[in-house]
Amino acid sequence: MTAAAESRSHTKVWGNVVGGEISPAADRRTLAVICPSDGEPFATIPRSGPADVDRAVAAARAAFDGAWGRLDAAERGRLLMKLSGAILDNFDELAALESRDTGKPMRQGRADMTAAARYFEFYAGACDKIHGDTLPFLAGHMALTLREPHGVTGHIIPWNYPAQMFGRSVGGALAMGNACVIKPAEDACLSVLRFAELALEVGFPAGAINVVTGLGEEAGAALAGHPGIDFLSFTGSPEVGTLVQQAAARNHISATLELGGKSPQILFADADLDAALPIAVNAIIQNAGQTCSAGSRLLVQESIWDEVTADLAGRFAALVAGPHQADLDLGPLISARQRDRVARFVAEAKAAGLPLIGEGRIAADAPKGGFYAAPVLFGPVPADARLACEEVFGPVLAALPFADEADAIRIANASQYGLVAGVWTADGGRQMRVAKALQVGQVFVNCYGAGGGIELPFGGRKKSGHGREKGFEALYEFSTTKTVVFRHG
Ligand code: TXE
Repeated sequence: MTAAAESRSHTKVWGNVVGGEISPAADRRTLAVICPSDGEPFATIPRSGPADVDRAVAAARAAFDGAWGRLDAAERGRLLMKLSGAILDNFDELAALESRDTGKPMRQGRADMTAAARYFEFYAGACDKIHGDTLPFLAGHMALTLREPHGVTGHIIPWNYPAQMFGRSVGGALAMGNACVIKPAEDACLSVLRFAELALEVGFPAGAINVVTGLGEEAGAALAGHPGIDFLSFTGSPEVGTLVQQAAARNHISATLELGGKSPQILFADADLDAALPIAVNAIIQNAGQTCSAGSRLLVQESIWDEVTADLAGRFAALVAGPHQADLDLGPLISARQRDRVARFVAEAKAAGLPLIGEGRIAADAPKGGFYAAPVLFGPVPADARLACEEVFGPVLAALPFADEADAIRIANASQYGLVAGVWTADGGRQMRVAKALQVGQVFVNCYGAGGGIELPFGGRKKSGHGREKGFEALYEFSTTKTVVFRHG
């Protein structure tokens, strides 16, 4: 797409998608959409409030009780497949939109659209393949379980991967027949609005997918606490996750929480470093480190510490951050707030005297108004240093040495988070021992984040949250079991 065409298709006044219509906020307030690459506003979205959320929940309930709820599973699957196709049909436009809205390099915008289409493909096929059981029970009776949708599900999603998060959170919910109300992040949400528009175009009944944009403490809080919501899916910060969980408890409903991590990459001395090191670097620079599963702790066995850090120093020095259109190693951070947060972590680490192993740079011609951060690698970082414990959500890697397998497991697990881990070793027995010992939701052995993992259950332990999305397990989260017993004599 040419720059002029891109500008025309993205620069617009976007509306909520509620009950099959595109509409402004009830009070017509708006928020500016800022491109992180240059800090310039290029579109507006509704600044929705409780009245808009009320309307969206009512529309979802009407769809659930009406046209959407009446579809059989195979028909739902066909619609999900059509949405997947529509994402692919509009691939270039959507990928460019996602890159502009989030600042991520164009190739990442494309990868995210491929993943979004794949989510709907996967869940399209799953719709009519999930079922209840018949159960051995008392003589003269027959017992069975029905797997039913919750009803109206609320989805609060973040700005780091809007398109993927939509597929991840909403795909499974729709497959089970729920009607959805989505509150995407105010920092980046245009692909989500576009997906909801496309869903209407391919024939989803009005109200099956509703999107209300706005601020977290306004639209987000209204959705989390709404008594018409039957289940919540939240991805974001632990602080807001706590609020969402409290709101869910007040309404006696369940919520899945995905709250980020401090995921370790564990490099044993027998690891294939040629394979491991490029992936370890990518795990912290992908999406400029703004990834819940970012490999933000690098645990290196002492005997290879010098070799690994010397190699990584060179790799970091070669990294360049720049605007999304330039498709460099990494783009800007999402906002001035996020850039300042990351800068504070780096300044504190430097002030504390943590050794700097390697540092990349910001492209000289990057627009001055953009929210850039140069990638950095510190080490050795003490296990109790802030940089080793807290999620930075930026391109900042903390390297920690370990002595042996037991030490590696101890350091990896000594974290308040427990989302993902990477283990790099040629020893088969160790692969299995370490994979079993790690207190996380996903372990990758001699790979990391392979292939997007749409088929693989994903979620955390500890402060990383609870519940599982992705894969077939999401279908259990987004449904509830009803037991039916017949006495036939
Ligand atoms: O997240 P928020 P922020 C982590 C990451 C990042 C930090 C802060 O460490 O640096 O959180 O990011 C909505 N009631 N993650 O402040 O605020 C909000 O509008 C209901 C990790 O952007 O949690 C958005 O839609 N909703 C993470 C969503 O919550 C509220 C991804 C997430 O925003 C709300 C993002 C409220 N009171 C940040 N306040 C991951 N796990 O991938 C905000 N929201």
